[in-house]
Amino acid sequence: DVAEALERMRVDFEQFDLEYRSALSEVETRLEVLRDEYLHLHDHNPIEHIVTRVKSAQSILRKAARRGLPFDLEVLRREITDIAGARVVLSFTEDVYRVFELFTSQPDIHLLQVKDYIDEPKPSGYRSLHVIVAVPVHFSTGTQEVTVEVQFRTIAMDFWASLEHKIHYKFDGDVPAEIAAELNEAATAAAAMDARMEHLHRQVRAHSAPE
Ligand code: 0O2
Repeated sequence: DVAEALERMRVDFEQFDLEYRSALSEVETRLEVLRDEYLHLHDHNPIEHIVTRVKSAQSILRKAARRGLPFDLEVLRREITDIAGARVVLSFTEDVYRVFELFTSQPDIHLLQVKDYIDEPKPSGYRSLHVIVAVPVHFSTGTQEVTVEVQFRTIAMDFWASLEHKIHYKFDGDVPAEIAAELNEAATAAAAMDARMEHLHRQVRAHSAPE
């Protein structure tokens, strides 16, 4: 069971934590470099903020148990792709795709999966661009490819997702139909807001462009 495995695998999970934290530092640094360079070249900061987290050993094991996976380190590494998670919040939808392209086209980043919930929102109304990558991390023992999930979203998408997450939690996943419907409408309004802000941003750029 989970409690017994937690005790038995404590040292393994310390190693896990080190690997995944290092991979997240790597990802964060690369995104910060892109942000700084973009600001320097185009006078626009596309990234509002980045948050990262490593899933706790308990959450990893619970997720594995839910999926019927054996508590084996190699299986967990392979099957649980969101042990390391980075959330990148950007100003505009066009920035989401631009930063995604720049980041995933780096030659040593291996793109494993893309789920575009902006193009095709989830039934809840959730929108974000989800990407799973393998990032090389150089340890004294050699180079390791570590899997990281990166979620790219705008401020409006992030605002919606954080509120929806709280509501979901409050109702223990069983959100009343009228609240779910209103949340869905709010997601549509957030998408309209994104389109409008991007339009405004383009107009401002056109004004300030040199003759
Ligand atoms: P937390 O607390 O954010 O870590 P799986 O990852 O296997 O559960 P799937 O479908 O493979 O499921 O992954 P998906 O849907 O691509 O990504 C799951 C993550 O996206 C979630 O992580 C959330 O962070 C986010 N997400 C997906 N759908 C919704 C939604 O409807 N509302 C909100 N607020 N967030 C969503 P976790 O592990 O569920 O939670």
